[in-house]
Amino acid sequence: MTRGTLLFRVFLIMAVPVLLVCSCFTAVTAQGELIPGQELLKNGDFSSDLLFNLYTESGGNAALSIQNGELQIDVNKIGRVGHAIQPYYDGFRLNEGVEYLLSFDAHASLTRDMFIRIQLNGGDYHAYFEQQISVTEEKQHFSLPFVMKEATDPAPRLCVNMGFVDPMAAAGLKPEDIEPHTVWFDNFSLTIKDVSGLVTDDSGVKISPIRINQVGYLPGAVKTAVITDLDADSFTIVRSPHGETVFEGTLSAPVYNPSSGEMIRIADFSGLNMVGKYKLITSDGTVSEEFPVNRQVYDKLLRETLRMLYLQRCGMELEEEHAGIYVHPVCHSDLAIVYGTNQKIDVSGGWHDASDYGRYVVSGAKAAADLLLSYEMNSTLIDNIGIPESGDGVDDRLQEARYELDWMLKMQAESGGVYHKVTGQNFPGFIKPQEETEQMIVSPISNTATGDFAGVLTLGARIFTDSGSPELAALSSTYLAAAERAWTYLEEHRNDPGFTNPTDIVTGEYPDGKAGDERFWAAAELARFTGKDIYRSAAAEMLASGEVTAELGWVEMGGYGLYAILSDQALSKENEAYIMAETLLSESIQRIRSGISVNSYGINRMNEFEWGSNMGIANDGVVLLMGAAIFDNEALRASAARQLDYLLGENAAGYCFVTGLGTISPTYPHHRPSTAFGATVPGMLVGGPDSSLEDPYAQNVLASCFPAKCYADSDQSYSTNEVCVYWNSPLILLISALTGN
Ligand code: G3I
Ligand code: 9MR
Ligand code: ZN
Repeated sequence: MTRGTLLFRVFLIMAVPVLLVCSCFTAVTAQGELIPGQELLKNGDFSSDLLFNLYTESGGNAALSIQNGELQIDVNKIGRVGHAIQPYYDGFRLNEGVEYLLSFDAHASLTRDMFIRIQLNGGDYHAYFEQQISVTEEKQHFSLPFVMKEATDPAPRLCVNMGFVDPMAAAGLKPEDIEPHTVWFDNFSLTIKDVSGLVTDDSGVKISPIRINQVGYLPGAVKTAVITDLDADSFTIVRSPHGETVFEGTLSAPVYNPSSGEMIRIADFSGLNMVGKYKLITSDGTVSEEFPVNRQVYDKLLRETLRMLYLQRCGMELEEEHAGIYVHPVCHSDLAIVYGTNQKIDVSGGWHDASDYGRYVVSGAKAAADLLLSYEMNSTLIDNIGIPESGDGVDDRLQEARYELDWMLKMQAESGGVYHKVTGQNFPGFIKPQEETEQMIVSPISNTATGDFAGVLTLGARIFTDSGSPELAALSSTYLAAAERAWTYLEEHRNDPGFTNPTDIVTGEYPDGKAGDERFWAAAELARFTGKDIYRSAAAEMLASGEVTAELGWVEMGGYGLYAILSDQALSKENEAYIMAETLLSESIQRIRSGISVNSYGINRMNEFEWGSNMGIANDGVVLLMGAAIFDNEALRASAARQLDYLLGENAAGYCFVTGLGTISPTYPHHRPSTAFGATVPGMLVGGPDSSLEDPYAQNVLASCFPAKCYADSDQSYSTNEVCVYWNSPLILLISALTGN
């Protein structure tokens, strides 16, 4: 046979079946061509890498392996719900309107029901496609066509619910009636069947090539915009709404920014100090979002970011007057069980950490410390946040911090040590706070929690003493006594290992094997407030140990201790500890500034953006402001303000990273209350770019992103789009300090 004939025959063999099963045209999307017959799963025949994982909960216990070229699931305990055992596969896309064909083989050591699903991988995890199947000892081939009827999902999950499924209960069975058994799968395939119904949607967010602080600028501040990938070489600023030109400038020469993969020019319009609303227009006609310049420009931002903390309060009723639609009755108020014991204790109160309703001491201590320092760095009264304590003449930042500190007192054990956290065994579903009714468990004591507790309660004791509020001042001695007991415990347990989750608790870990920095912070605060030698010498010893850095948590807390020493008026500048602290702070400032100087976005990040990078950037701003105050250096204030500009829109993602503020801000944060109440809570700083892609959505949708752009506004992306009390708090501190004097 000639080559031509062979090719012709191959074409015929392939074309005929395809022509029979579909209307055979392809479709083009922004992500590439959709071709009927195209396989979307990798290694569905289990001949090489295992790309399936196993999720278990609610008592489910199983093991997943490849045996003889099949996927084998050994079910030891079936659990209490259908998804108690769930093998799953991520890493494909479903386009709206397209018909797919899902097929696989399955058999089991006994006959049983299960559900094959393709579902949303987050939120309410509802199924786009679900089919009940009965798997028997005899191998069966399943071939299941379906149409994706919902909006295109770039990162759905294929899974099998093979825990205790509803048909078992309907048949009168109980979980304990189901014996251990084995199920095998093979030849998983998901192919495109028919693209004729494809629905394309180009309504997605359009990011402007002009990156600007969308919330606005203070008169007198340094003001810049980052202009990306444009041919323009100059710009004008026009006043809204009539368009008169108020400023003209030349753009800087283009520079390549490796962390975002863009050619960047900078527009500097620091000379624009007149109050008003403006737009920036480049010489090629590109127009920016509107931005204001005025003295009150951050008032709303400060109010909303603070109110977010109130909305995270646990253990009290949130009433409509203050919470608006986010009302809820008292939540998480039942006694919690101390892990590994029968002891039940009251640990109600405090803030829900983030999207989850866990309450963690290390992260809460950081958040409360930032609020206390925000007052110390700018004590102009803020009493109009709209929380129950507003309007009483006492600063709302202090009263919000008090809510957390009072809870922390309950987290201290008899021994003086402090429990690490209180959470359920697992993260809850996307439900309202009061709907998480699982038994709360208090995790064991940790050195990091104990050190942070001593540090922040002493800081609270000191600041409350000078707050002008007799009610707060009265708490001071209780806080200090608790802090000193924690200190004593810490001294007796210096060699204890860092906290790790007990094997059956899978909520946030806040792992940190080094408690030297927490011990330093505690010593520095205690020394400053009490003046006692034991604390002074402990702080000096830690400074000399090399374990202290000027970071602001949650991992490294040394920066708080450095600030306590350096702002202590009672300490001579010749004091050895003072000099060591000064050196550490100024070295850290040098490092931040040298990073900033080589990144056109003005931040100390290049190829690596960590989970919660927005907190890290806000923290950098705070370190710079501490330096500005201590070294009396105005230039550091401008660099700190640049960190705020980044967070509010002058960044590579083009988002104002605070919900509900600016013109393009996160709409779908990973935040259970926002999802459960059906409306995004305003004033929440999201985590921001995480170049390590630490959730399945990010892994699918952001694969090969430039580090500074590894951000997705999706409620599934908990590693880039979650919110936390301790991410809002350094932002509150930054705004408070920048708007002072
Ligand atoms: O320490 C390394 C650093 O050396 C490295 O350069 C960098 C690279 O990205 O990673 C650093 O470690 C990261 C660590 O955070 C400290 O920044 C880890 O990769 C990263 O996985 C880890 O993420 C933490 C995440 O929990 C997972 O443990 C976040 O900081 C932390 O904010 C987050 O906290 C969760 C709670 O557990 C539960 N509640 C919600 C909260 C927010 O997502
Ligand atoms: O909602 C959880 C969030 O608060 C945590 O930061 C994150 C990482 O620990 O985990 C989230 O919970 C997810 C879990 O880790 C994996 N299954 C899906 C959960 C919700 O999307
Ligand atoms: Zn609660």
